[in-house]
Amino acid sequence: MSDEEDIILADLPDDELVQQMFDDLYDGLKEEIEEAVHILLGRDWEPYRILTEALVGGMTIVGHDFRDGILFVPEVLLAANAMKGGMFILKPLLAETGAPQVGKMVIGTVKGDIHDIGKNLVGMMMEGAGFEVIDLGINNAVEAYLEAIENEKPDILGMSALLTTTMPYMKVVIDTMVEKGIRDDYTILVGGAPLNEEFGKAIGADAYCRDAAVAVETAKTFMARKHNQQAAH
Ligand code: B12
Repeated sequence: MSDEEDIILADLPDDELVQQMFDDLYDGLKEEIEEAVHILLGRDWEPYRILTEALVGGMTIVGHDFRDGILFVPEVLLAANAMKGGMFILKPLLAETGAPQVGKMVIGTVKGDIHDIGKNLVGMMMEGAGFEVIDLGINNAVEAYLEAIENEKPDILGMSALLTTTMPYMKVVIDTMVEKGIRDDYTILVGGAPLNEEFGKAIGADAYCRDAAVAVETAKTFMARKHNQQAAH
């Protein structure tokens, strides 16, 4: 039996348990991650704290080693799968703490891009903050976004891209909306690791959000502005 198998997660103090979660996420051990999430919940950790400190913290390490060529796609897929296992447990709990519905968001990852962890996190946090979220999934062509906003009439359109090769596609979507004269009917938020504020401005988005917490704050600010404008008319 290896050392790994000797570890009893429930016996570890919080800081060591979080370290162990970093290791388990790195090794793509979904069941262990799920167990640890339950343990932390049992120790009265806020779902948001588990999400950010343990899961996102662990994924950051995976990201660095992927970048540096230490980890490869199959391993990262396993890590992502383990992360999703933990997120699945936290999702309803984050939503529970939310306020009554404050707005509606359509969100999706752009065409050519299959990264969805960040998008899912934003969706979860938005739901937790009281937004209704329509998730279009990954690899969305402009038509998919247009159809969804037409059907759903959201307040906010969110687009995610994790690749430098796919991020320009956000501009394709926004330009098409401009052409159709519907651009100003929506607040457009964009995000993903390779983006920055300048890029958001350059493509004509309303805001770039560096993480899910900023996305929620920004969305709330735009909703407040929208309500004030409506009240003024
Ligand atoms: C996990 C991962 C994968 C997984 C994805 C699994 C999944 N289901 O998502 C797999 C293994 C499939 C994968 C594949 C590839 N990947 Co990859 N991947 C990553 C990795 C390690 C982590 C991404 C992640 O989930 N981060 C955690 C989340 C929480 O963070 P986040 O996505 O940034 O999201 C936050 C914010 O950005 C923001 N946000 C995100 N979206 C949105 C949207 C809105 C509306 C808002 C407001 C905010 C917002 O809020 C989020 C939460 O706080 C990154 C490394 C990195 N540093 O980002 C590489 C990375 C993105 N991948 C990379 C590459 C190259 C690839 C591949 C091309 C590899 C290959 N050779 O096949 C393929 C591409 C496949 C494709 N067509 O999309 C490169 C991109 C380089 C570049 N400059 O373009 C990176 C940066 C790694 C690297 N340094 O080399 N990848």
